[in-house]
Amino acid sequence: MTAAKQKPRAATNTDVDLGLSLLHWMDLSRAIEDRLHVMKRQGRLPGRLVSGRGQEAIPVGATLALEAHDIVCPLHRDLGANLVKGITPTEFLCSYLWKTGHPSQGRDSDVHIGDLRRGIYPMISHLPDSWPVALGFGMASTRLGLDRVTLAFCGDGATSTGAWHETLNMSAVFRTPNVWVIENNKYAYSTPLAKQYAITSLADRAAAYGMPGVEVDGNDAIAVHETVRQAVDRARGGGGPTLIEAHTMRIEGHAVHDDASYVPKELIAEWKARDPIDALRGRLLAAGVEAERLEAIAADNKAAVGAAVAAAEAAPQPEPSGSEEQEVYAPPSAGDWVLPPAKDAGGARP
Ligand SMILES: Cc1ncc(C[n+]2csc(CCOP(=O)(O)OP(=O)(O)O)c2C)c(N)n1
Ligand SMILES: [Mg+2]
Repeated sequence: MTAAKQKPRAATNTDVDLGLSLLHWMDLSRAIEDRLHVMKRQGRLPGRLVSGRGQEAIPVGATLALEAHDIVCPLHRDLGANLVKGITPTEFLCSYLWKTGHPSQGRDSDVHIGDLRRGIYPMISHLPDSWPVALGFGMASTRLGLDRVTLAFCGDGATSTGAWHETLNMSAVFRTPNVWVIENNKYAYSTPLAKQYAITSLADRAAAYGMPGVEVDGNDAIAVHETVRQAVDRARGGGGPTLIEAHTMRIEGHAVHDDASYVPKELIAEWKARDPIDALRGRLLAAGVEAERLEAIAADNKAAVGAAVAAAEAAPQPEPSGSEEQEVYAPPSAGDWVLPPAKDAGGARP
């Protein structure tokens, strides 16, 4: 079975509000990561720096299709998903600077950020081990009648692991309310797709499990959003999971330490010309939105990032004492902080 392909279509008036919202979050994500790159070069950033530059349409477009009580499981290129779900620029900067002022209070760092109360399951480093957890959220939602959809992301490389296949099989068997999104950015560290799998479309794998598989242009934020929204509606309506393969490109190295010399320069140039933020701006201008409105979004975001950097640099480092009791183990009243309340379940929690 060949995976369905999302057909591009012209923007409508109703797309304009959505487009502006998508642009706001994608631009904010990029503004933060651009600033982090500068800080890294200035020696003001400890640790590593991984970015999702050029892939912003996927985490932002997908997460905007969720409701407040739904859950997202972002990975290392999905800053935009965290932002849409409520992580502030200051919290993110505090994470990168190992400061208090974000959910793990300086005891974890960089992209390892999230907050269950806001419906964000923090990244697990071992890829794709957040997928079995996302499956568990899905199973809990069905069993407890919570009307909660869980959206999880992974890269192309993660699809070669056993946990990935086992997760999708169980998800289909139990018709869990999950949306599974692959960010196919053509490389897993230095490994190109041809050395990762022998099929042409990862979405084709969905047929093997018995769920729909959909391919979408991952640099088209509106197409990503529509595709994920359909999958979310289907999951919420009891129709089961969907596997979505969003095509994009990692236009930088794996992280700042990697010059990506193993990636053909033409491939990077081709995808840089398809930048998702530039594409969305062009689409909004063509739909009649004034350039000043778009410039204001960028200016506001830049100012917000500047304020976040100042706040994070001024924030204290964590106190070493009491860390085990306070931040490593769940408090006895874990039910008070785990997950946002279910929408129509009278506050019932899994
Ligand atoms: C099980 C496991 N093996 C290796 C790693 C180290 N690692 C971190 S990111 C990465 C590349 C993953 O590639 P992909 O899934 O395509 O995601 P991308 O980085 O391209 O977004 C690797 C190998 C890991 N985190 N987990
Ligand atoms: Mg990859």
